[in-house]
Order: sequence, then C-alpha cells, then structure tokens
Amino acid sequence: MKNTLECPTIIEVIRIATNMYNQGWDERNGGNISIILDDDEVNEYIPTTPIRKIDIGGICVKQLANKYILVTGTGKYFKNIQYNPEINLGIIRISSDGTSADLVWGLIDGKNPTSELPTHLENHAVRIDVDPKHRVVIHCHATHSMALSFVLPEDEDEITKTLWKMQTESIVVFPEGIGYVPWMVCGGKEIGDATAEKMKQYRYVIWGMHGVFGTGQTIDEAFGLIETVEKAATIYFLVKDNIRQSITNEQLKQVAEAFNLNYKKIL
Ligand code: 2HA
Ligand code: ZN
Repeated sequence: MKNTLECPTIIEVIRIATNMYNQGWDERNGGNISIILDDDEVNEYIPTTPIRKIDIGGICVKQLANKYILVTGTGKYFKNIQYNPEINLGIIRISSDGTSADLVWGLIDGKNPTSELPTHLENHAVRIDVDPKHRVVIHCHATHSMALSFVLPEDEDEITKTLWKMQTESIVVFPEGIGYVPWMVCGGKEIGDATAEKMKQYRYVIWGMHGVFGTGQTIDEAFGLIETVEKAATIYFLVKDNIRQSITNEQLKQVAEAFNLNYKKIL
C-alpha cells in the first residue's frame, strides 16, 4: 500500500481547506469537509483495519454502507490541516447496515470527526440517490452568503432570484436554485434531517445565521458552487442601496435559453 498522506484526495482537501481559511470562511474551528473516496483510491492508499468505533449520531445511511469517507475532525482548525493532516483529518468506513462507522486512519489524538457528521452523512446519502457520482460535502461560514440570511426574507425563491440577478453566471452555476434551512441548533440529527430534505432538490443550502453547505461530484464543483454564491452575495451587499439597473427576469430567461438550462421556474 502507498503512503496514505500521498492519497490525491487528502492532498486536495489540504489545499482547499487552506484556501477556504484564507478566504476568511473558516475562522477558528468553523467549517467541515467530507468526501467519499473511490474504490481505486481506497485500494491504493487507505488502510482498512478498524482502529476504533465512531458514533454517527443515531442516523441510518444505507446508501453509504461500506464506503470510506474522509472527514475533518471536531474542533480542528482549517488553518492547521496542512501542517498535521493525521491529527486534523480522519477516514471512516460506514458499517454494512449504515448505522455506525469505524475509524481506519487519522484523528490520531483520539478526537472524533466533525460535530456536523450527521448532516454530512445524510447529505451524502440523499445526493447519491440523486446523482450516483456525488462525492463531496463542504460546510463553511462564507461571510456574505451568511449575511444574506439577516437581511433577505427567509424564502428560497426570493434568495435564489436575488442571487441570480447579481451576476449573469449565477443561473448557469445553480439553475436549480438554492435551499434554505432557518436557524436551528447545529451539530445533530435534527438539523441533518432538515438539510438532507433540502438536498433532495438542491446542491447548495444556506443555514440561516450560521453558514452554507455546497456539494458536488468533485471538490472543485462543491467549492465552485460556494464561491459563486459568495460572489453574488458580495455584489449584493456592494450594490443593494444604490441599484440603478439590474438583470431582468426576461434577461435571465434569455441566459437560460442560451445555455439550455433546466432552471427553477420562479421568474
Ligand atoms: O465548528 O462549523 O457548524 C464547526 C462548525 C459547526
Ligand atoms: Zn458551522
């Protein structure tokens, strides 16, 4: 078996976590990442001997049975992942009945995976049902995207339309719109259930007054979604008190037609 630290997904997670920290979206221990590893990568780089049991918070994720998932650790700082991946990251294997997991690598200080593990795993389960190639869930505290939830109505269609109108590319990148979960206590099954319900329809969900979740087949895709929404939200705060002209519903429909988009019919 090759050195686990040379596993391409681990290298990519280190890069993206550092990038996100540098954007200011992962202060202190804010944010968490999880990625389903593909079989080739597991065979080449990942030890399979169980080290210890991991509690997955009372959920059942049959779709993830026997899958290996790379996760960030609870209380860990994104800025530190690059310096000590074996403390800050872990790899778990989901049990064959989908109700528990074993740690097989990392988290060598004895800590657990992210407190948002139930939400991550439930999101993976739902997204795999929609898209069998789905692999990545990223949570972070993207500044302007979070700030939207303080000033816009708590209405997915309103939030989606506002963001579509802040840049031409928005509707191309998230034509299905974005989901919204009003403020809840984080870190458990209840918020996991609520988020997963939204993930049946959306790849991106805002947690009111907390942060955002982006998903995708690859890290680039999930991160690209998060940064595109964040860009639109940033423009919103730059222009909202001084708007003279805006992209119209008609113009958005023209973009949708030009790019052949299956977009949410809210215009
Ligand atoms: O502490 O971001 O939502 C990590 C988090 C919890
Ligand atoms: Zn958070």
